[in-house]
Amino acid sequence: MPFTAQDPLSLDDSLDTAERTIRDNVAAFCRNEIAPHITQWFEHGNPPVPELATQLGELGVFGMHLDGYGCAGTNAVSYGLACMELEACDSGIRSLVSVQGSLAMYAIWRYGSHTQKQQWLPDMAAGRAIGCFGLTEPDHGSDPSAMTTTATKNGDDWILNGRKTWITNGCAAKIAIVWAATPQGVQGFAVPTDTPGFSTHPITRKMSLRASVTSELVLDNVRLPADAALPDATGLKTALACLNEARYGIIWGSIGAARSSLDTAREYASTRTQFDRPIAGFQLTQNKLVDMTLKVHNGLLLALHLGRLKDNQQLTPHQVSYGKLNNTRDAIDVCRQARTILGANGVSLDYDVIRHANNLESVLTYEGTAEMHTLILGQGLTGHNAFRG
Ligand code: TGC
Ligand code: FAD
Repeated sequence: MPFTAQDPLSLDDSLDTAERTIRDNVAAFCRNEIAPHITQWFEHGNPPVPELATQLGELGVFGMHLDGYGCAGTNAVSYGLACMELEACDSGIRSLVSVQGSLAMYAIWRYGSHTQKQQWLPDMAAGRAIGCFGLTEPDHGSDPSAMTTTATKNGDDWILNGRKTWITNGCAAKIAIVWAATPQGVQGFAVPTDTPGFSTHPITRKMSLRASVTSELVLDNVRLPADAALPDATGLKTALACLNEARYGIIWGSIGAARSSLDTAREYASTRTQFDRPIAGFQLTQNKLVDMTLKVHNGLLLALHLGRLKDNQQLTPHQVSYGKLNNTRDAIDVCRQARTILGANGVSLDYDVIRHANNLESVLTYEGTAEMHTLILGQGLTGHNAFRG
């Protein structure tokens, strides 16, 4: 096999035909439907989320790794490949899909009643209903165990009060998965967003993930029937288990953003001439390109390995942290290095690298910050919990 810049480790050979087909279909969708508009959506901070959701639903990527209720039921590797192609276009598009499928749909699919699944999952898989996932609060991000959003019983009903912030898809959502503290512990609820007392506010002035809707959720005496509680979403552990699903998608997605930036930088280096030669001919540029290539393809190898473990039901939360920490950290390094190869053009939205680099600032932080995943792995390695004093 020839050595190629696109696939130096010949990883393509490790994919089966179905996996390659899904990857190529998602890549083609991104090329045709997203790429022509993404820079504008990012620049103006106005992605057309409902229309995008319909298209992504038709593509079949919402909850694609779940079975039944209108979901595609693919394997985990295929889902990862889809995340990679979506994020090669923009992290905001992958976020829309992650939050819909891995957080909101997964919570209902894993912890909901049959009635809740029938009510929500087919519409969510088709993109007719958008979901969000409210865990983070203004004063409680890395430590959700301290959440102050409450759910109290009033007769058979539940009354929810509190605020959630930095919630992806919030203003566009028809259904919000909200985590609240009850006297018995944390509980997950499926909250229709037209319930009186529930409101959303857009978070503007973001310099990252601008092609994604991010919102505050306000719950002001939101009265819900007893069956709004997800029956098996009891305890913080169940919320954290949802995070494993979305973190898994990020392991792949971040490599997509890095790969796209690497491709841009390699192409730019081969055509940009300084001192009478292409800058790709300078040793310092080659050093950067090689370093970036190692990070992208080692990251892809890691994602594929973790994906195969997931498909064998063997993937552990510590391994998810390993992948999320390694690949987001390496991906942001790759995008920053790519930016330097483009010189001044690297800071312009005429190229994708600054958009990817800025997006990855969010990806490094959400779904557990790099520090949190370091501490999770530190605890796994040493047995000592360094989170709490
Ligand atoms: P701790 O005592 O460690 O754990 C409580 C219970 O949960 C279990 N557990 C897990 N179970 C499954 N998966 C995981 N990843 C788990 N992590 C912990 C644990 O075994 C225990 O079980 P049990 O049986 O003993 O009760 O809990 P802690 O309160 O000390 O917290 C641990 C810590 C810090 C790791 C956790 O709070 C954490 O992960 N914090 C980070 C918060 C976070 O990631 N938030 C993300 C919000 S959602 C989001 O960002 C979406 S962005 C998406 C997008 O746009 O793409
Ligand atoms: P903090 O927890 O206040 O942390 C601040 C800094 O302190 C970080 O560097 C952190 O690593 C560090 N730190 C905290 N504790 C420790 C410790 N024990 N030891 C060492 N360092 C520590 N949340 C949702 O629930 N749903 C969503 O859909 C969602 N979407 C998001 C979209 C975007 C664009 C962004 C940026 C965030 C989103 N989030 C979402 C929120 C995200 O999960 C939180 O921002 C993240 O968990 C960190 O919480 P925080 O911002 O409150 O930071």
